[in-house]
Amino acid sequence: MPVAAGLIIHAEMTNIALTPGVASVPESNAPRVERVETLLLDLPTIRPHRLSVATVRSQTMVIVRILCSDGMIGIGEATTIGGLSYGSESPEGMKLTIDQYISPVLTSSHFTSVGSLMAKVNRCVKGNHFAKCAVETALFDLFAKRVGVPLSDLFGGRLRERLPIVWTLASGDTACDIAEAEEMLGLKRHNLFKLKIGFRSLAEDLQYVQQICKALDGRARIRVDVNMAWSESEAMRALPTLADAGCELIEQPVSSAGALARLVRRYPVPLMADELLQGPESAFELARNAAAEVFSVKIAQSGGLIPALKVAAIAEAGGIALYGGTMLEGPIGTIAAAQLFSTFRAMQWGTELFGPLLLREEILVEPLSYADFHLTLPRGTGLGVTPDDDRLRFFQRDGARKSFSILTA
Ligand code: MUC
Ligand code: MG
Repeated sequence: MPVAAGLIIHAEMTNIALTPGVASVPESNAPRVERVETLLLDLPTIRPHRLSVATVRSQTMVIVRILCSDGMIGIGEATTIGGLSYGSESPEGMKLTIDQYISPVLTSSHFTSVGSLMAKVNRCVKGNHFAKCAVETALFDLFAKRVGVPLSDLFGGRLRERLPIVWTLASGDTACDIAEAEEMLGLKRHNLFKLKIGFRSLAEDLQYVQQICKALDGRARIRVDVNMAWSESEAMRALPTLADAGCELIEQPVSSAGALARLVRRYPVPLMADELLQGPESAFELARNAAAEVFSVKIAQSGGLIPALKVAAIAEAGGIALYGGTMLEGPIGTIAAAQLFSTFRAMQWGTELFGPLLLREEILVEPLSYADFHLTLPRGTGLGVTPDDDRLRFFQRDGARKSFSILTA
């Protein structure tokens, strides 16, 4: 089974025809997609999470369930940060896109392969990377369960069972952030920290980073994420000081690709692209212009798992290091990313798949396993996680209840 499943993906990505009977299912024999259901969940965070673009107090996730005529069910998630302040898709818009435009394309279609269904979707729906990612994840979950393998097997199989996990310090208060980092070190949950900067003055930002680096010196590694808040000249002033303070990686200091390209390799600290990476084409442009030394690969921003794999392949071909990014997804989106990242040949800067730990509420029957500075991947088929339907029902946004028939049946 794993071999056949791997062949299917390979064929979808390379357009190589496979021997009938090995991996392709004749259309007439293939089960049909019966329903695509969506639901908005509002989950509070454990504390306000402050970025230069927004302060997050709760996360809204779009959960997708796809039901097939053979009784198989797949789940997916799309989550963004701060409504429309981070990206161009809001949770409410993603739900509408799926209900109104993607669901009619999929419903009644034969489920021959994830690639063929997503090709149909892509013909009818332009852009909308987050909505497509949730749908593609659900299709992969369903398909991997059908063939009886973990989702990672569909991408060539795991090269690691655990992923290192960065924690983002973003309370907005230096003393609170230091106390939080001490707690994480004590729990052996995180020893890699990302600091959110760009919402204070430049001088205050630099002082904040210096204080945290000093407090944690030798016991943790520190990176910063500016979320595009600086001008090129501000970045030129800040980068040498950040490098001197011991900061090891700087994420998206400026918004433009040109400015990033002019800044990169001028200072003794690597620069990472995040917001500029909107799928394979943008990855190719950044790689062609040698505009970043590290890519933060995000499944939703890329447009799904297959596009994210292509972003990673472009990075690898261009000698660019990889980091596993997050849009602060809940556990379903997080584990989808983890399944994919586990198959990457190199993951030089670890991952920041900590989204579920920022949420005050659990929505899985069995929570994800975070310990010893890592997230351990589940062994089960598909995504390997089971949502707790009672909790989904409880946190479902008012008025949406009837759209998720499987929960109300
Ligand atoms: C981002 O810009 O990287 C990741 C961690 C975090 O705190 O925010 C996200 C988004
Ligand atoms: Mg970022």
